[in-house]
Amino acid sequence: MSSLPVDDVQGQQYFDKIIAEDSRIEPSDWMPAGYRKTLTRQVSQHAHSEIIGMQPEANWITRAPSLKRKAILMAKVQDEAGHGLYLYSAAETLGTSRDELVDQLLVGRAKYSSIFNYPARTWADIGAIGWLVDGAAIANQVPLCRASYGPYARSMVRICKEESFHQRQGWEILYELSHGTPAQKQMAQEAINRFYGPALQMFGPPDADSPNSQQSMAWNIKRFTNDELRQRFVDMIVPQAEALGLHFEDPDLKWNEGRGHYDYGELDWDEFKSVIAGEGPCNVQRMQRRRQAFEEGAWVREAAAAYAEKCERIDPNLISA
Ligand code: FAQ
Repeated sequence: MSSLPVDDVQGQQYFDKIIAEDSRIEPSDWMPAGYRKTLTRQVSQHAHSEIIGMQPEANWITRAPSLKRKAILMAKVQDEAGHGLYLYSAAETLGTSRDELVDQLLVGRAKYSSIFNYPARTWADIGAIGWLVDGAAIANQVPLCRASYGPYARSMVRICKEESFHQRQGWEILYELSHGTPAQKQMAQEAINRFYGPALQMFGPPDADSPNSQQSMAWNIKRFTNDELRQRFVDMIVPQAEALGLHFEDPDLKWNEGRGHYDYGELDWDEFKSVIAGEGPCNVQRMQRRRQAFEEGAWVREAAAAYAEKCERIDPNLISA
């Protein structure tokens, strides 16, 4: 016999039915505590990644090689800020305030994607970030458009559309460089040498070391395992690299006729663990910059709160107008 209160029993039955039908759970629906917790973790970490992920590219806005490139890069970085906001809003519908989620990041209790702890050393790295990092983000996030939690799935639809533009602009930067002077082509090649492994690690640890995957798939949050998505991404980028006239420096990367996929070499999982543990090349710098930006933004939060309070006093309808 179940030990759950009657409401919880009914809630669980409704939840199980929605998941079995592959429909959507909405914020006001009953949901198991573990489902709420895992989504809050994943969606907020995703939000933090978008916000921290602005830094490597923002560092290049003043050094973009032309006005056009600068305008495009500014738009991209602003898009990432927008993604962070959609995702914080989606996470808040699960019951944790944005203040609390941001605090978890600032005190170092929440993770963000490993990839953003690597520096963008050259302009070609901006191309590699767009092509490989946004490309990996799309491969990971398109299936999340079908995630069982409504607000998360809906935010993913728009985010993926914008990521497609980001990926395309990165590819185009690399295309120009790889069809430019020998030095430019070499710069493009070196950029993808640096980003290949870390981009593949964005999909998370190998399936055997992924404690969350199985349950997240049973709940229709994740639709594919980390390794399945990583494989899909490798199969996608190899011909794209060929079209660029570039290659990946992975001696084990070759087409496997039997599997119908590219084989690829073992990734450096020790490095991945140390980056997640805070010991990557830029972890300290990224967090310092985020804390500084948060402190410098205090006046904006105060002004917004004062305005909201004023509207509430004058006319409560004004704030939603
Ligand atoms: N970095 O059991 P799993 C972007 C953690 S957005 C750091 O496999 P799960 C756009 C994981 O949290 C990029 N930590 O976990 C952009 C867990 O730790 P926890 C962000 C990682 O959740 C472009 C532990 O390892 N995208 O790039 C990483 O089932 C350019 C065990 O792992 C998303 O967040 C990692 N790479 O699967 C922005 C997508 N991988 O929390 C700016 C949504 C794993 O138990 C510029 N998230 N960990 O302490 C997901 O799809 C999943 O959360 C995964 C991980 C696939 C990332």
